[in-house]
Amino acid sequence: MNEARQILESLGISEVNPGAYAAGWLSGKGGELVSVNPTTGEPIARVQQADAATYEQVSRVAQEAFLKLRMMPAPKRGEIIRALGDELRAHKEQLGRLVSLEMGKILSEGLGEVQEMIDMCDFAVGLSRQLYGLTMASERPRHRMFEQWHPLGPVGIITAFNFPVAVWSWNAAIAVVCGDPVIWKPSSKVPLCAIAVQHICNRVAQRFGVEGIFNLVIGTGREVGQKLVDDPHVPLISFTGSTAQGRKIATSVAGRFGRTILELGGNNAVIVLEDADLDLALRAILFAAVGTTGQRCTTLRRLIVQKGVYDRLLERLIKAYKSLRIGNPLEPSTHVGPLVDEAAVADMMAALEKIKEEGGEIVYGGHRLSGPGYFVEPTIVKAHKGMQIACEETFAPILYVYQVDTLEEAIELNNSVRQGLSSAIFTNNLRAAEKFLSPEGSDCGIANVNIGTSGAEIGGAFGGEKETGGGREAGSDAWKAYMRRQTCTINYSTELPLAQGVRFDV
Ligand code: UN1
Repeated sequence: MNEARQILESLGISEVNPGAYAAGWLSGKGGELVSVNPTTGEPIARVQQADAATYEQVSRVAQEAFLKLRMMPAPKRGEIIRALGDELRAHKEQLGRLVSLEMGKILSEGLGEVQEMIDMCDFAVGLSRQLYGLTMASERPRHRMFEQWHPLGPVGIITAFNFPVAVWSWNAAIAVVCGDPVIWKPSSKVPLCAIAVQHICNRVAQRFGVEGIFNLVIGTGREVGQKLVDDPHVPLISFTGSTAQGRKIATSVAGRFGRTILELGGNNAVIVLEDADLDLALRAILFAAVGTTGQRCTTLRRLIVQKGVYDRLLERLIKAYKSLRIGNPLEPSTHVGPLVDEAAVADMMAALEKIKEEGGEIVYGGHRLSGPGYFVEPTIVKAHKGMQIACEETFAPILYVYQVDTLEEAIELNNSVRQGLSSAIFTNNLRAAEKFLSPEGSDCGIANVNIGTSGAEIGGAFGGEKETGGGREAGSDAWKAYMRRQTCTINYSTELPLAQGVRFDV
């Protein structure tokens, strides 16, 4: 029996056939999907996909569930998410292994991803008692003015392969405490992770008598993805994926006046100044650049180094890359697992060709590893500012290193790309750090000091500017996107004064 099947059975899942879940497995005629283990290139499961008709059924179930969920007091909705968090805690090990097996990230990161879901549930439970609205001073006597937040409706969650479960939880945990059922369309590269999570959700929903608040549709973008994006009963689509795809989705959803939360491409930079703690910087750079085999949207892609430490840092970095262990992600000693599939390897190889054409110098790596699976060498490139390929997000472990003279030049380079997700500076100079964080500093949604670009905590709002899409998810007040704001004015006088002093006497 293969390991995927063993894990699924330990979670009480005996079959993975139906492609959609909405208060009971639905069959679908959307064709078969093969899940492949990126470490071996071998299939590990076959999943029946949903089709357009199945999607319609799921949408109806979600709409009905909304009528019930919206009237459940928010702290009671929090209890559902508390129970979900407890289940995830109990199954952390199996789920973490499944993420690692199907997606290819190392086990420690697979477990970390499940921890991120658990943290998200804890956060959402607290939030369920804190969906605060403001009270405003009315300009009219004996009038009370305030705002309240109401549930919005079913939320469509379209997730990427690189975080097969955590990004769903950022959305789902918040949506449910806000009173919104969810319809999840996971990446077709990682259907088993979604099925495993959905089964856990089913058990929880059943226990609380709220079947239909967690829904799953596995299928191609053209078939079920487009249906979800165009569904007038889904007022919010939260999409994580490429900028090209996000642009299309944003346009479609805007056409029907729906809302979107977009988490699109990043092209994140770290600045290292001459006064930085180089030991600290080196460790942070290494994890941010090669962690998850360069397949995080927060992955460090551009390293901007002040000239006095450039040679020293580059030399140490190459030495560190040489000591990386590349291999089976489930082996505890492995640092770097495979890329997700053959297409990802091809994209990296195409980028390497472009790099050479554009005059970049590959100083470490640059090859695919022979043998089964989708393994590549993490690669370091001496880059120059004219390189177009470095302005694109290649979802692979390629690190472009630039040399600069000043902090100002470094900030300009940091901000010179079309994406604006994450950024960081390494310095012990208070003025430099504060300038980087100021309005004339980094233009990204995330800006760190003496910490790498990836591995954000869930307590903050996550997201980025420019072509990253502008969405915010997870912590802080990101919940407001999942609710509708209502401004209310109550007149408890016997007069009817008009605002702005307008007179209308008859
Ligand atoms: C993503 O790559 O889509 O900050 C999300 C991080 C993780 C989330 C990444 N907490 O790297």
